[in-house]
Amino acid sequence: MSSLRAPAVEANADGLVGPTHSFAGLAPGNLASEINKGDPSNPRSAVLEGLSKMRLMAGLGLPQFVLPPHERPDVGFLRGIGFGGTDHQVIEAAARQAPELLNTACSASPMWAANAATVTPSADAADGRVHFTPANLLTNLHRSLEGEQTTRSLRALFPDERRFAVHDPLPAQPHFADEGAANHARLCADHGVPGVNLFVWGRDAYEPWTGRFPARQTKQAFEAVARRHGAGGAVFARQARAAIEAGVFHNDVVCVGARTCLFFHETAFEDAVAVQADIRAAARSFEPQFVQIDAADLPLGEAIKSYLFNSMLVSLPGDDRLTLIAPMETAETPRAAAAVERAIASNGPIGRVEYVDVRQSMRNGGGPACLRLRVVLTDDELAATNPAQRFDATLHERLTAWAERHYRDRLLPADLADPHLLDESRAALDALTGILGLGGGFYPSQR
Ligand code: SUG
Repeated sequence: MSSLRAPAVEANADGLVGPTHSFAGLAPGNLASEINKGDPSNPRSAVLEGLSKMRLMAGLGLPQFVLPPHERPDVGFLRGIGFGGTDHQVIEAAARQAPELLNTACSASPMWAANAATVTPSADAADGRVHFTPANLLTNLHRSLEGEQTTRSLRALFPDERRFAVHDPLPAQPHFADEGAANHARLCADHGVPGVNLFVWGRDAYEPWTGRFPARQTKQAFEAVARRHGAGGAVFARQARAAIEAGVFHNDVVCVGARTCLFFHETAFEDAVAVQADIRAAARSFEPQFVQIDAADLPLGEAIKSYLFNSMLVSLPGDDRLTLIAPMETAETPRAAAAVERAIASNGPIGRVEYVDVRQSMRNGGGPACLRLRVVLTDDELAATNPAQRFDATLHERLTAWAERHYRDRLLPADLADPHLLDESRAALDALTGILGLGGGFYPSQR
């Protein structure tokens, strides 16, 4: 049966960093965000780093798409909580009375597209369409502002309802707290054949949560996602509580999967042995390969700091073994770099590594894997995407010129109070709407 399936590729859709990228320390339990709070950021470098990563991936032969930033500051949010007057007055009043809420309204967090949605490829979905559930991200206030615009973005990129089902986010209740694909891994013999969908949750909504840091993903959220997508090969696993306590706010901080390989830290799961047995049982057409890194070789703290497991693990055309797209910070952490070298030398599923510089994103806890949403697509599905969002050399050139024109190279959290930043951001997004073919009224200020 599987041989009848159409061949498919794994595309990446990366979130473009927005002009208000800043270090406001908004995400408790995300140690990088907490440590870098208050530092000056460089939005222009941030967006250019992301574009360079996209160029690398497209150059390696994988389809690459661009997801637009959201409009920030989110004036609608500030109005909803009682700030009034002109848009500039709204910003000025929020800056005076509630600077934390202004920071919240300015976060460029939609850049982390791994949290945009959970995706089920058509080979795994009961109705043969590609399914997306945009994440409600309701554990953190700044991220809870993303769901509606993300839904609009995904509908722009995947407009054909015969092929794509972009659902609404799950109900915005703690019971269904959902962080999207950052807690999901798919294993398969080949992208186009039915695979195993590993859904990793941190909290059971029916049990009290007493952890120091929030557990952002509930079991009930992922059960609902799998149900509405009709996702086959579903395996549910509990994230280790101790890992969350140590700063693993998403499972992709300690685990990444691709094709037949699951690459993970020893401490990732509450019961790693059961997870492997469940994956083996669900993998009907292939033998899963588990590459576990032990805490004795790489302590959890260094795994988090180096972001080794927040690498992208990709299958490149014509290459039997997988390539790890790792952050520079992994190369700079001796035990993490050694773990990579050992994995490659072992002749296992991982064959090589490329290091990328995404330091601006990393300083908010977002590595290479956070910046992208993986979407497995057949040729027909690929042809049905919005062509203006497909990344190539021409788009790279246009977006580089656009960023250099519109983005600041230094921003302190205090600068978010500057109402001119609102005008600059809107001018940037108006220009981007045309470049990416997003249509009229894509952003709130355009309606
Ligand atoms: O949700 N950081 C993001 C990082 C998301 C990383 N994504 C994945 N692991 N897939 C978060 O914690 C910090 C923003 C600030 O502090 O301004 C932030 O939201």
